Amino acid sequence: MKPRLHIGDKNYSSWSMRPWLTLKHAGIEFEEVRHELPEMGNGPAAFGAVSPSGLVPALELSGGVVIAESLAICEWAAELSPELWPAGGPGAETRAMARYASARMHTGFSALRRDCPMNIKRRTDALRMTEQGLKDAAEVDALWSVCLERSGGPYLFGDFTIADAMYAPVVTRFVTYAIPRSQAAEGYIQTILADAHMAEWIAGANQETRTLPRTDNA
Ligand SMILES: N[C@@H](CCC(=O)N[C@@H](CS)C(=O)NCC(=O)O)C(=O)O
Repeated sequence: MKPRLHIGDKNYSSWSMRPWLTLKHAGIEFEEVRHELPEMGNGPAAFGAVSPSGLVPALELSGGVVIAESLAICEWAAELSPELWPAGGPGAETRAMARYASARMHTGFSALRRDCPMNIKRRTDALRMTEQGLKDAAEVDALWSVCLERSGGPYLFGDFTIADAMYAPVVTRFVTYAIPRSQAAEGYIQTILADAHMAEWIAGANQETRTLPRTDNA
Protein backbone atom coordinates (compact mmCIF):
# COMPACT_ATOMS: atom_id res chain seq x y z
CA MET A 1 0.00 0.00 0.00
CA LYS A 2 1.04 3.58 -0.63
CA PRO A 3 1.59 5.62 2.55
CA ARG A 4 -1.58 7.57 3.32
CA LEU A 5 -1.17 11.11 4.66
CA HIS A 6 -4.15 12.56 6.51
CA ILE A 7 -4.08 16.34 6.42
CA GLY A 8 -6.37 19.25 7.32
CA ASP A 9 -7.63 22.08 5.09
CA LYS A 10 -4.75 23.44 3.00
CA ASN A 11 -5.70 27.01 3.88
CA TYR A 12 -5.57 26.42 7.63
CA SER A 13 -3.58 23.35 8.62
CA SER A 14 -0.01 24.50 9.18
CA TRP A 15 1.15 21.22 10.76
CA SER A 16 -0.15 19.30 7.74
CA MET A 17 1.78 21.45 5.29
CA ARG A 18 5.16 20.47 6.76
CA PRO A 19 5.25 16.70 6.10
CA TRP A 20 3.27 17.12 2.86
CA LEU A 21 6.01 19.41 1.48
CA THR A 22 8.72 17.11 2.80
CA LEU A 23 7.26 14.00 1.12
CA LYS A 24 6.79 15.93 -2.14
CA HIS A 25 10.39 17.17 -2.08
CA ALA A 26 11.64 13.66 -1.41
CA GLY A 27 9.59 12.32 -4.35
CA ILE A 28 7.84 9.82 -2.05
CA GLU A 29 4.48 8.77 -3.47
CA PHE A 30 1.58 8.97 -1.07
CA GLU A 31 -2.18 9.11 -0.98
CA GLU A 32 -3.52 12.38 0.40
CA VAL A 33 -6.71 12.40 2.49
CA ARG A 34 -7.99 15.85 3.34
CA HIS A 35 -10.15 16.47 6.41
CA GLU A 36 -11.92 19.65 7.52
CA LEU A 37 -10.55 21.17 10.73
CA PRO A 38 -13.40 21.51 13.24
CA GLU A 39 -15.20 24.85 13.51
CA MET A 40 -14.27 25.35 17.13
CA GLY A 41 -10.91 23.51 17.29
CA ASN A 42 -11.63 20.41 19.32
CA GLY A 43 -7.96 19.68 19.84
CA PRO A 44 -7.10 16.03 20.37
CA ALA A 45 -10.71 14.88 19.99
CA ALA A 46 -10.93 15.93 16.36
CA PHE A 47 -9.50 13.12 14.25
CA GLY A 48 -9.52 10.12 16.60
CA ALA A 49 -10.85 7.84 13.87
CA VAL A 50 -7.65 8.14 11.81
CA SER A 51 -5.01 9.38 14.24
CA PRO A 52 -3.97 8.05 17.65
CA SER A 53 -3.20 11.62 18.79
CA GLY A 54 -6.55 12.79 17.40
CA LEU A 55 -4.67 15.42 15.39
CA VAL A 56 -3.53 15.77 11.79
CA PRO A 57 -1.16 15.24 10.13
CA ALA A 58 -1.11 11.47 10.51
CA LEU A 59 0.74 9.10 8.20
CA GLU A 60 -0.56 5.54 7.78
CA LEU A 61 2.17 3.07 6.89
CA SER A 62 1.92 -0.67 6.28
CA GLY A 63 1.48 -3.01 9.22
CA GLY A 64 -1.02 -0.68 10.90
CA VAL A 65 1.68 1.82 11.87
CA VAL A 66 0.39 5.40 12.17
CA ILE A 67 2.80 8.31 12.72
CA ALA A 68 0.85 11.27 14.09
CA GLU A 69 3.48 13.99 14.60
CA SER A 70 4.66 16.28 11.80
CA LEU A 71 8.37 16.17 12.61
CA ALA A 72 8.35 12.38 13.06
CA ILE A 73 6.77 12.01 9.60
CA CYS A 74 9.53 14.22 8.18
CA GLU A 75 12.13 12.06 9.95
CA TRP A 76 10.57 8.95 8.40
CA ALA A 77 10.96 10.58 4.98
CA ALA A 78 14.61 11.37 5.79
CA GLU A 79 15.21 7.65 6.46
CA LEU A 80 14.31 7.10 2.79
CA SER A 81 15.84 10.35 1.47
CA PRO A 82 18.78 11.37 3.67
CA GLU A 83 19.32 14.58 1.68
CA LEU A 84 16.31 15.99 3.54
CA TRP A 85 18.88 16.94 6.17
CA PRO A 86 21.91 18.98 5.04
CA ALA A 87 25.26 17.28 4.51
CA GLY A 88 27.36 17.24 7.68
CA GLY A 89 30.67 19.04 7.94
CA PRO A 90 33.54 17.72 10.03
CA GLY A 91 31.92 18.90 13.26
CA ALA A 92 28.34 18.13 12.17
CA GLU A 93 27.40 21.73 13.06
CA THR A 94 25.22 22.25 9.99
CA ARG A 95 23.06 19.17 10.61
CA ALA A 96 22.82 20.10 14.29
CA MET A 97 21.73 23.60 13.36
CA ALA A 98 19.06 22.26 10.95
CA ARG A 99 17.74 19.95 13.67
CA TYR A 100 17.78 22.80 16.19
CA ALA A 101 15.89 25.12 13.83
CA SER A 102 13.31 22.39 13.18
CA ALA A 103 12.89 21.45 16.84
CA ARG A 104 12.62 25.13 17.86
CA MET A 105 9.75 25.53 15.39
CA HIS A 106 8.08 22.30 16.48
CA THR A 107 8.08 23.20 20.17
CA GLY A 108 8.28 27.00 20.24
CA PHE A 109 7.05 30.33 18.92
CA SER A 110 3.69 29.74 20.56
CA ALA A 111 2.81 33.46 20.78
CA LEU A 112 3.43 33.90 17.05
CA ARG A 113 1.33 30.82 16.33
CA ARG A 114 -1.45 32.02 18.64
CA ASP A 115 -1.48 35.61 17.34
CA CYS A 116 -1.27 34.57 13.70
CA PRO A 117 -3.03 31.31 12.85
CA MET A 118 -2.15 30.11 9.36
CA ASN A 119 -4.66 31.45 6.85
CA ILE A 120 -3.06 31.46 3.42
CA LYS A 121 -5.85 33.35 1.65
CA ARG A 122 -6.23 36.13 4.22
CA ARG A 123 -4.49 39.54 4.13
CA THR A 124 -4.48 41.69 7.27
CA ASP A 125 -1.86 43.52 9.32
CA ALA A 126 0.55 42.99 12.20
CA LEU A 127 -1.15 45.50 14.53
CA ARG A 128 -3.02 42.60 16.10
CA MET A 129 0.18 40.96 17.35
CA THR A 130 1.22 40.84 20.99
CA GLU A 131 4.67 41.96 22.10
CA GLN A 132 5.68 38.32 22.56
CA GLY A 133 4.34 37.42 19.10
CA LEU A 134 6.49 40.14 17.56
CA LYS A 135 9.48 38.90 19.59
CA ASP A 136 8.91 35.39 18.23
CA ALA A 137 8.76 36.77 14.68
CA ALA A 138 12.02 38.66 15.27
CA GLU A 139 13.68 35.46 16.55
CA VAL A 140 12.50 33.57 13.47
CA ASP A 141 13.86 36.34 11.24
CA ALA A 142 17.24 36.28 13.06
CA LEU A 143 17.45 32.48 12.81
CA TRP A 144 16.66 32.52 9.08
CA SER A 145 19.23 35.29 8.55
CA VAL A 146 22.02 33.34 10.30
CA CYS A 147 21.25 30.16 8.37
CA LEU A 148 21.08 31.99 5.02
CA GLU A 149 24.32 33.85 5.74
CA ARG A 150 26.10 30.57 6.59
CA SER A 151 24.71 28.58 3.66
CA GLY A 152 24.52 31.27 0.99
CA GLY A 153 20.85 30.26 0.41
CA PRO A 154 18.51 30.16 -1.33
CA TYR A 155 17.00 27.71 1.21
CA LEU A 156 18.06 27.82 4.87
CA PHE A 157 20.80 25.22 4.38
CA GLY A 158 21.43 25.70 0.65
CA ASP A 159 19.14 23.06 -0.84
CA PHE A 160 15.66 22.34 0.50
CA THR A 161 15.68 20.49 3.85
CA ILE A 162 13.18 19.58 6.55
CA ALA A 163 14.00 22.90 8.24
CA ASP A 164 12.43 24.72 5.26
CA ALA A 165 9.34 22.54 5.51
CA MET A 166 9.05 23.36 9.21
CA TYR A 167 9.15 27.13 8.50
CA ALA A 168 7.04 27.17 5.31
CA PRO A 169 3.78 27.89 7.21
CA VAL A 170 5.55 30.78 9.01
CA VAL A 171 6.44 32.22 5.62
CA THR A 172 2.72 32.40 4.84
CA ARG A 173 2.08 34.08 8.21
CA PHE A 174 4.60 36.83 7.41
CA VAL A 175 2.58 37.46 4.24
CA THR A 176 -0.93 37.11 5.70
CA TYR A 177 -0.24 39.41 8.67
CA ALA A 178 2.26 41.77 6.96
CA ILE A 179 4.79 41.06 9.71
CA PRO A 180 7.83 43.38 9.57
CA ARG A 181 10.93 41.54 8.33
CA SER A 182 14.56 41.99 7.29
CA GLN A 183 15.75 41.99 3.70
CA ALA A 184 17.24 38.53 4.15
CA ALA A 185 13.91 37.21 5.46
CA GLU A 186 12.05 38.83 2.55
CA GLY A 187 14.36 37.07 0.07
CA TYR A 188 13.74 33.75 1.84
CA ILE A 189 9.97 34.32 1.82
CA GLN A 190 10.12 34.80 -1.95
CA THR A 191 12.20 31.61 -2.34
CA ILE A 192 9.63 29.56 -0.44
CA LEU A 193 6.66 31.09 -2.27
CA ALA A 194 8.36 30.28 -5.60
CA ASP A 195 8.99 26.66 -4.61
CA ALA A 196 6.97 24.44 -7.01
CA HIS A 197 5.56 22.16 -4.28
CA MET A 198 4.70 25.12 -2.07
CA ALA A 199 2.93 26.71 -5.05
CA GLU A 200 0.93 23.49 -5.48
CA TRP A 201 -0.15 23.56 -1.83
CA ILE A 202 -1.12 27.25 -2.08
CA ALA A 203 -3.11 26.55 -5.25
CA GLY A 204 -4.94 23.83 -3.29
CA ALA A 205 -5.67 26.32 -0.50
CA ASN A 206 -6.97 28.86 -3.00
CA GLN A 207 -9.42 26.29 -4.38
CA GLU A 208 -10.94 25.64 -0.97
CA THR A 209 -14.22 27.48 -0.44
CA ARG A 210 -14.83 26.66 3.21
CA THR A 211 -14.41 29.34 5.85
CA LEU A 212 -13.34 29.00 9.47
CA PRO A 213 -14.63 32.02 11.40
CA ARG A 214 -12.29 31.40 14.37
CA THR A 215 -9.37 32.43 12.16
CA ASP A 216 -11.02 34.31 9.27
CA ASN A 217 -12.62 36.88 11.57
CA ALA A 218 -10.14 36.90 14.46
N1 LIG B 1 2.32 18.39 17.42
C1 LIG B 1 1.42 18.07 16.31
C2 LIG B 1 0.38 19.18 16.20
C3 LIG B 1 -0.75 18.77 15.26
C4 LIG B 1 -1.94 19.74 15.31
O1 LIG B 1 -2.10 20.54 16.25
N2 LIG B 1 -2.80 19.62 14.30
C5 LIG B 1 -3.99 20.46 14.21
C6 LIG B 1 -4.25 20.90 12.76
S1 LIG B 1 -2.98 21.94 12.13
C7 LIG B 1 -5.22 19.66 14.58
O2 LIG B 1 -5.32 18.50 14.29
N3 LIG B 1 -6.16 20.35 15.25
C8 LIG B 1 -7.40 19.80 15.63
C9 LIG B 1 -8.44 20.89 15.76
O3 LIG B 1 -8.30 21.95 15.14
O4 LIG B 1 -9.40 20.64 16.47
C10 LIG B 1 2.26 17.90 15.03
O5 LIG B 1 3.37 18.48 15.00
O6 LIG B 1 1.86 17.19 14.11
